[in-house]
Amino acid sequence: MWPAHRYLIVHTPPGSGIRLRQGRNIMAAVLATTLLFGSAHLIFAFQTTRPDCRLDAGPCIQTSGTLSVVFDISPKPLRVMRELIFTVTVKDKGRSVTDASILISLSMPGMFMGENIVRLSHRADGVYDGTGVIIRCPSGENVWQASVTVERGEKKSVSNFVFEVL
Ligand SMILES: [Cu+2]
Repeated sequence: MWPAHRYLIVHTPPGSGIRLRQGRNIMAAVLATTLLFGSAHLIFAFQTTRPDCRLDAGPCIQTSGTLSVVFDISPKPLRVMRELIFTVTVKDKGRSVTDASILISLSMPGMFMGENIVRLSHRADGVYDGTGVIIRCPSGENVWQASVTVERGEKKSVSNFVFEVL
């Protein structure tokens, strides 16, 4: 909205009667922007993100560069509004990473469900865990995304796991 606003201010020549037209132009720009972003938001909200991680079948793994991140939640079957244990196992070139700082951000694709961060602690041999709760979705959706951030010194990598909860 701001670039359009600025554009109108800069390029409208000064003179009588211009101010009113300029006001109208700004209103039109605001309306157009609202419609544009409004519809984009709707498309985003109705976009279905498919689960790529079937936790009922076992842990999920993702690799980024030399780093492998294994993600799991227990106990199963996964339920909302219950304390869950989130487990992440990190390896770099096949060797356990024991000095990472790891957090998981839980969200629903296309829907704002509030911030839900789970901080993990290192247990042993590159295995980290932490507890959290997945809240009940008022819309009845059951697809969640876990964004696992692995930070080691300057290096940071994010792996996304999309899964279903009962
Ligand atoms: Cu939801």
